[in-house]
Amino acid sequence: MTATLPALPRSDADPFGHDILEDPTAFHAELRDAGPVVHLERYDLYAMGRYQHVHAALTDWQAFQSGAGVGLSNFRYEKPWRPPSLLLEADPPAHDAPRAVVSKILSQRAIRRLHEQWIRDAEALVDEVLAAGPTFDAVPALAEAFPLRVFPDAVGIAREGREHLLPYGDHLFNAFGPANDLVAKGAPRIAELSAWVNAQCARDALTPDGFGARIWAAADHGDITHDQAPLVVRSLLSAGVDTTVNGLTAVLYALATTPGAWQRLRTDPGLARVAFDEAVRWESPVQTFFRTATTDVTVDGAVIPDGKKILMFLGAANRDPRRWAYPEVFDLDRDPSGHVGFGMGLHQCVGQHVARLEAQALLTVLARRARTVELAAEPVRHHNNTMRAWASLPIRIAV
Ligand code: 8QM
Repeated sequence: MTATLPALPRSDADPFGHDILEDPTAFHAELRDAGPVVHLERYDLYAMGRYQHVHAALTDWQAFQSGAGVGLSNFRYEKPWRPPSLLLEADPPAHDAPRAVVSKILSQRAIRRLHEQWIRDAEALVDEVLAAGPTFDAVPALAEAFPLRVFPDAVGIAREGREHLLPYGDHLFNAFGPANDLVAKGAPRIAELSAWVNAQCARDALTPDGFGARIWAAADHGDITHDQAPLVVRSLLSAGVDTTVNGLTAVLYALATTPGAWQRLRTDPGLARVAFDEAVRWESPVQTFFRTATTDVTVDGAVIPDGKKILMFLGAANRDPRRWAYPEVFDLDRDPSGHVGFGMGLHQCVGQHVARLEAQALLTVLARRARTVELAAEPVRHHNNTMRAWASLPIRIAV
């Protein structure tokens, strides 16, 4: 006898539509409250919004694969728009060698040498911004300018052209979603931008001392093949800019709008790191990622059929009241560890120590220079199929 399975809760919402991208809060609550897995009819997708189930799916790489793509497009049936990432869009065992190489190059220990230089870079940038006046848009002036300076320097690419990394990243993160207006907007330039990014991954385009050169040295050492090296460098250039731009914007927005938060950071600059992780929990710059079911997978009594896409709402899980007290509050007294803003399991963000070091450098310097930080006008959202972002964050600083 076949037991009758309970019908899955369904939703006809479009999580990639402009209304939900503008403010996903209400949709996230509906998703979590509807059940552990919700069928999104519009895309024939299986969505998870509760912390417990998102966490479990992220750590179960055997049932929920990445190799068929971590966007809506299923690589079993559709050709990817660019050669798949050897890290993000791969499963063990193929995933493991590139991951081990990057993990070592970006380890907390290996990047410590960058700390002093990044503090100096932050001082130069903050002085330059403040010299122009107390009011400015923190998105271009700080959140974009700082990562665009320090990260490509650390990878070892040229100064010229590095602003291309922003529209490249914007399209990459849109392309994980459906082929909507946001993808159409980025399409006309993507061939040119990809060609530029790919050219930066060549050995002779890279300085001899950066992360890029270390990836090539790992190929010489036999840890990965020489064919793999440029694609691994491409992962750094793909994942390392927009993510930190939006992470920095998130923490600046949080500190500018949470009463008392700036004063706490001023008094105890050691809070910079927890402030950043709490902002990554609270805002979840990477909102969503997909997996693909490798077989008929049963979750809480419901079956996700083989080959179907599962959409994990990191942003909803990071504000699940089943896991977090007062989840909507940005709270410097909270322990945000365990958030899934950097993912979880064997794909968990390999660049997270780099991101934290960037945030620590910028926030430490700002905390020294700025007595107060407040909004100078209403911020404006930037819509992206994957990222929670701001187009503009006008702030006023008193020195
Ligand atoms: C997202 O190309 C890549 O390897 C890659 C691209 C984007 C990401 C990660 C890896 C999660 C930040």
